[in-house]
Amino acid sequence: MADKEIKSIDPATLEMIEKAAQDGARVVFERAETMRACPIGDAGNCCSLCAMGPCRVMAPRGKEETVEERRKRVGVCGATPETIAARMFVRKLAAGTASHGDHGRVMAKFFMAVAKGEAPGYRIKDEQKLLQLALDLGVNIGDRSNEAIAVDIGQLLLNEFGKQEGELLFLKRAPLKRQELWRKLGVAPRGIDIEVSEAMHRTHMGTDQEYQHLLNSGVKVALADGWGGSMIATEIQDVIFGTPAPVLSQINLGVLKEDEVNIIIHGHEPQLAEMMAVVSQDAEMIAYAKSKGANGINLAGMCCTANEMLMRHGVPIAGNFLQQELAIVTGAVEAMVVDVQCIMQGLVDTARCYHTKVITTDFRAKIQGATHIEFNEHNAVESAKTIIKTAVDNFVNRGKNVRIPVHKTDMIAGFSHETINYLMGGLFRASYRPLNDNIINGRIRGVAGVVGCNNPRTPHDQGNQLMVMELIKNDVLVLQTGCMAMASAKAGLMVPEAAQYAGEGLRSVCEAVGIPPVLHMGACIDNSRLLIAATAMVKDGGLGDDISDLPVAGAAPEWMSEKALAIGHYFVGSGVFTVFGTTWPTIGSQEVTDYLFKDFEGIYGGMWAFEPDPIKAAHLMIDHIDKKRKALGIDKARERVLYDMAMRRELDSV
Ligand code: SF4
Ligand code: MSK
Repeated sequence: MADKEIKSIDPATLEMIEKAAQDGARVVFERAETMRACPIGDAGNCCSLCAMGPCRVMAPRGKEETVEERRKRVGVCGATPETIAARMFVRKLAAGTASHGDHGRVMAKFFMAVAKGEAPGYRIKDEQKLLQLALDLGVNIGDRSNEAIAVDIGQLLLNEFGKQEGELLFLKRAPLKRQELWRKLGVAPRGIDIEVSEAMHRTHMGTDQEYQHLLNSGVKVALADGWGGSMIATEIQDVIFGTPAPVLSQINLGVLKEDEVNIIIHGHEPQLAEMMAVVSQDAEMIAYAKSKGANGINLAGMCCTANEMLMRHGVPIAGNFLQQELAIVTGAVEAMVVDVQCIMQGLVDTARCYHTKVITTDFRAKIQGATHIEFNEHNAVESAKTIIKTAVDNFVNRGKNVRIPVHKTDMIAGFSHETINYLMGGLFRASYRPLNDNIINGRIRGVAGVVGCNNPRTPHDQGNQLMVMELIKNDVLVLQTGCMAMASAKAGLMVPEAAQYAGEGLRSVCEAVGIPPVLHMGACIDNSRLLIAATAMVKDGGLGDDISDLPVAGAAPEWMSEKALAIGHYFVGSGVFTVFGTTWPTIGSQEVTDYLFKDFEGIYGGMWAFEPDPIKAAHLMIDHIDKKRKALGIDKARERVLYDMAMRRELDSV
């Protein structure tokens, strides 16, 4: 049962919230109590786009509105509540797409630098993925070197950002029927930057003022994220740093070490963190740490940089989004090294109560009061050494007020699309066939992507745990990314033994393949892997000819960021039913909400839903999965599986 009164279901988090209060350190949980959410903005009823406003257009509470009152409920420019809710929503999609897109652009430039030999210390690690990418993009392989091929791929992908005409290259990876639908609806993105720019223009005061038109344009910008910026980032990161494969590690604040220099790497872009993972184990660095009285250097991750490091190096995770300040509260963190996205400014204020140095490293992101040591990928080893030495030097300043929670949990990560392919089909017959077959025969009811952030407006990790447990209990295989993947890992759901919590059908498949019922697929950028996995299921046959035919659903029970909304909208635009929890940003306009929640299904085959109760939300997903199974004519197979189970129980009781 959901308990709304608690702050978190994670004991390490609760312990550190208490310590923060004792130490007089402010953290997000406390700020969320004093700063209540504004109900007008929360509902999408506030427009601040021009200096004639800000305008508030909320409906009167507790009484029926007359037609005349409704007519007057507009902004100074005459903008209706529908226009206001829709354009604020589309602006968030544009911001989310811009964030993932800018990450993708930096990775494309970095990829070029690696290919040209201008980024010493990095090399192309996954040749197979490089060649697959070359085939997908029509880049000549011949007897050319990997580097020459990579330069051509890098240039093609870099062009995707500034492209003005045509359509994004990766759209061709989608099922044909989906591609045709996007073209017919005029939502096939041309380039990444142009769609963000157009969305900002459309939503400027006095431009696009028909909510349906706005919301459909939102699909175009969001698709430029999922099938554009995010997918480019994921592909490139796999080629340079290696495609993730299953790796065992641990998660939660208990991974910090009392006798070592603890460095947390936090943010999203993995270039620096990759080098930190290597350099921190360098004999010179370890000797330096020992010279300062520490027994070694312990690197741990936070948020999505953590997912990147975990998947490829097995670097342990200290926690998810809401735990970032709490890591500092342990008193045992020498440096919190951050790059971009999801970094709370409150880190600096929390760090004032301890010895932790907050170090910003990205040219786009500084924080007042933090130390800025800019990362230079052309001189990555030196950059990483400087940062690590700064942390080591700080070890002597660690005070006596240290308390590291004992809580840490084993987890397995690294289930990329390729890994699922191999695990299911075998190295020489890699395919999704066994997955599809198990869906068709009813052992697996369907597949759910449960992704997104934490949000202090809802108990930390609780929505995720209740939803995921309900899904696996009902034989739904769960794929996860971002901070929700970490929530499940902390709850012990990302080890094969967690199959005990799954329904009989899912459990039998997990035990046969040796996988957990909840698979870690990466960082939030890696939601593009879910699009590829869904497309692979379509292409393998037997489950319809479009993503919208599949018995799949998506969710973000604890979302908070604009990136999460962009992810949700590209899932919906790709044909996936997607339910968000916590809050919904257009709830102040019934028309806009109905359009997204109902009309979108007729247009895209996927639609949004909002349900703050995670168990009810799980059942919305299960109902949708069952609806799709029925449409595919495979609902009877599942009934047979259930009949078999009942018979088995009967036999057991004899
Ligand atoms: Fe108000 Fe219109 Fe300006 Fe928005 S654009 S702030 S609704 S006047
Ligand atoms: S870090 S976007 S809080 S998932 Fe990707 Fe977590 Fe959400 Fe940030």
